[in-house]
Amino acid sequence: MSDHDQEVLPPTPGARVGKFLGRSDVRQTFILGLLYTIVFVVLGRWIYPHWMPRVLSKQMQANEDIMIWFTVISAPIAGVVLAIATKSFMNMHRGDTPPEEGIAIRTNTPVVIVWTATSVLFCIVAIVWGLVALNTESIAAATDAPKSIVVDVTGSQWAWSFYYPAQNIHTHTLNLPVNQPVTFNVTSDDVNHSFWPVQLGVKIDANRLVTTVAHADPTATGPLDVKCAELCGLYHAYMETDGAIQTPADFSSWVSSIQATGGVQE
Ligand SMILES: [Cu+2]
Repeated sequence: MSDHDQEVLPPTPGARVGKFLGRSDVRQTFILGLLYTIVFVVLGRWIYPHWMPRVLSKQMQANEDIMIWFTVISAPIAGVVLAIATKSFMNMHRGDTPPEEGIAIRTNTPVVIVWTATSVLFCIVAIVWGLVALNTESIAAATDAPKSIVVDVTGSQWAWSFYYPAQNIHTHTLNLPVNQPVTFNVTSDDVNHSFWPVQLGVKIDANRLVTTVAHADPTATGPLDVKCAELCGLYHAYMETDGAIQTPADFSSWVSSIQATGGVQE
């Protein structure tokens, strides 16, 4: 810091921070940041969930929780950045002289420590959250495997087909009973696809000569959209089908109706 700065700024760091926070433009930016933060929290916590696909499984619930809470956690950062930008734009046309120089931020050790520690903390929260979620998921998959209904999923340009080995039926819609875990054995007949039953919160590679295994726990009944999530050629965008999470009784009668037509869905 130069001698000139020493003359202009209060001598102690505490006094400098006090002077900085006492400035009206800093206070206004802070209040604006707080308002933006509240808006983002309300959007993330209560509005966005209505725009997301319906939750029909534990996995989709976990996805939704992560989306909501990461939005809430990042709201203050987005709020402060947007507030500084707004305040700068609002002052731009006033012809004011720039505000007097505040405390240096880039070379200010306490500020650097605080923002580094805060960023590290956010990263650790994200990593730990992800690891716990992944681990819970694979433990659940292993525990549930014996009682799972199995579906062999095959992607091909440009359709999905399903085979239920225990029921011995071939289908092009994906119906499943509620409250029973499901194991998907996923592969492809040709190029790389990605199996994405949207409301189940599952998305997994469908590659030729490889079987990838995915797992889901349906928790509610409702319609299901199945899409391809890997660009796979000209009609990739049309590579979708539907299905449903059904009551066990409805699922049984659906299976029976297909078995009655020779085990192949018409
Ligand atoms: Cu595809």
